[in-house]
Amino acid sequence: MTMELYYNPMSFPSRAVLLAARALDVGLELKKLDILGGEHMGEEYLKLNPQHTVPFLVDGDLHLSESAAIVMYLADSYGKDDTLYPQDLKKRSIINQRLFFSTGTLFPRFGQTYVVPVLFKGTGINEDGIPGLEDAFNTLNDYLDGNDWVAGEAISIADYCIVTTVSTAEAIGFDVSRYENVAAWLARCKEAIEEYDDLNQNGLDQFATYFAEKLSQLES
Ligand SMILES: N[C@@H](CCC(=O)N[C@@H](CS)C(=O)NCC(=O)O)C(=O)O
Repeated sequence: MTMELYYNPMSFPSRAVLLAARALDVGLELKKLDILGGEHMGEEYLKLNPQHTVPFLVDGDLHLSESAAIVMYLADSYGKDDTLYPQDLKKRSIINQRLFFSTGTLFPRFGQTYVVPVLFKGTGINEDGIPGLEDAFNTLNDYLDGNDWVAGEAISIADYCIVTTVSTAEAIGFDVSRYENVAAWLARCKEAIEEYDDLNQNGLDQFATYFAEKLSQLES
């Protein structure tokens, strides 16, 4: 039975799952949810996913929200081998830490500084959030010091999750070039990740256009 993924291309955690699923060669039936039109708050979707977020995976009787949990599950259940999410506990724990850093620190700091205030509160960029976001980028820069990938020498599911937030931040004008290792890694990801343009760039371009429109409305 084909798995279903509820997603929206503008959503960076959704794009993380798309990139990881491609790398794992996992087939997903994509169900696009109109978040801006409020489809995620409809009765039908709330019954399925009380968290009302995308991405959301349905694999038979398994219903899973949270992008990191989804990519961990896909890698463990459907990966042809364990290269993207090793069974070795030390390697795996570093990947888990990077995933928790992504969902617990990087994503919320970016969201609370740019996405929520500009797109949902209509209050403009939250300048008070910028130091925290810069701190998260400095941390990521340190992780990448001497490493090609966020969890070490090999690409892992953590790279697919983190790259969608970092590339979206870059696309809306956050200056990623200040973080030398992050900038080099981002270029590496664009080269190495399969179908990067289709699965990440297109959605983030849509997001960036929408963000710029909202910002200019707020500033006019
Ligand atoms: N930590 C969650 C975040 C998911 C999330 O916030 N998705 C946004 C789109 S980027 C969403 O669905 N927002 C609608 C809502 O929260 O009601 C993940 O990694 O999946």
